[in-house]
Amino acid sequence: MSELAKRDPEIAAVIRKEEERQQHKLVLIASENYASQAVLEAQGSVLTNKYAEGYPGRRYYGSCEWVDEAERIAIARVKQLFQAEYANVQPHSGSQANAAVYLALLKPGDTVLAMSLAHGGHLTHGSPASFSGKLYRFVHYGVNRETELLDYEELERLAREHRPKLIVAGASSYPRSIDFERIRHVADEVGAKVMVDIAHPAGLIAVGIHPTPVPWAEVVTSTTQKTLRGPRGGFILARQELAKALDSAVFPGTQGGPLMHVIAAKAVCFHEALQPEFAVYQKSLAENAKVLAAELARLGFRIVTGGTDNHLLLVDLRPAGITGRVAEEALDAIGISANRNAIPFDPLPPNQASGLRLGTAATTTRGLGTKEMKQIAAIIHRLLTGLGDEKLKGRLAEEVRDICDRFPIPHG
Ligand code: DSN
Repeated sequence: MSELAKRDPEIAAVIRKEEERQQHKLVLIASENYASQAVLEAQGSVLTNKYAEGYPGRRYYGSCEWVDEAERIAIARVKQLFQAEYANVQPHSGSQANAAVYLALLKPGDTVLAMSLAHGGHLTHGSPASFSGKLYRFVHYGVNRETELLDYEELERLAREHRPKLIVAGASSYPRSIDFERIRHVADEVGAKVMVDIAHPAGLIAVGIHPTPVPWAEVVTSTTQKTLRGPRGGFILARQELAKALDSAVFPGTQGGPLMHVIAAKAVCFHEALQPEFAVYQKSLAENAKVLAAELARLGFRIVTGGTDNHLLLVDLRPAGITGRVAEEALDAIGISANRNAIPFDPLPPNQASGLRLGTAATTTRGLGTKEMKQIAAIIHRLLTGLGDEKLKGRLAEEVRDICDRFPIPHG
């Protein structure tokens, strides 16, 4: 029996049940993945006991020699992974990373141009519900109504009209590659800096499947838990001249003591991402996303933009006559986790939504390939065209269970 089970059976049972849930569900949530056993070990280590406010070699606490080493290793590895001049690995999350960048580059009330949340952006890209929308004056670009692709002409027009101090690129539910070079050019024209949030496609960028923003942006932010397959956390990459401003904006600007156990786990994640197998994994997850999109389209679903260049796709459920919420709940009932998502120009409110966002990062980590993607597309199609048929639901749940049994979660 584990120490946890002995000392706190209640929480031990919760963890066991969550592990069982993860084993018995297929995750198509585009932002979730499975961290390796090595990442989990580092994150569950004694480094959690250490206070280390400050940076390696300049801390406000003594006895930081080993956590200094962990942070230096994490910084060196992530710089190598993305070919960046500077890195800060302390942000507790992607939102924290974005908050620190805004603090470093902006004053309250400054104008920022970013992608609209309704068209695929993120809460911290200026949603009125987030600190970002409350502290800064965000103006939003979106996608073109016909092509559903990022509307670079609108972005350029808004940049010329509003002369933002910062242009933010990157998204949470945009299935296509982004032309960072084009955004750099308009930023130069209007005297803006560029921040790119790569939280979603970070793994694809690390191996060169998605173009990198590093040469084109002053600052790049990310999370580590999505396509990078690490612990939950954030980091910032930047040009060296912004190092001091960004370091101060993270600590003491927006955070106190860094989570040294998580920083060690990030270092492990970056090490894993530097291995040749990681590129094979990224290639496979991108191929899986393409096959899932193509197969769903073949079965009659409308895929926003007609496909995907990355790890996620967006299904427009309006032609199927159901909402994203109905689809999400029906899928959950047969063991598939996915999330409802607004589609561009969505007539429904976000808590209903007309779309379903599907991602292949987690299933690819489990070892599912294109054959299983076709099977999953067929399961989704049969379920959503046969809603209310309880016998069918039972059969599909068994089919999902069988896939889960054949492909165990990596650290189970
Ligand atoms: N909530 C994350 C996602 O699902 O995309 C982004 O922060």
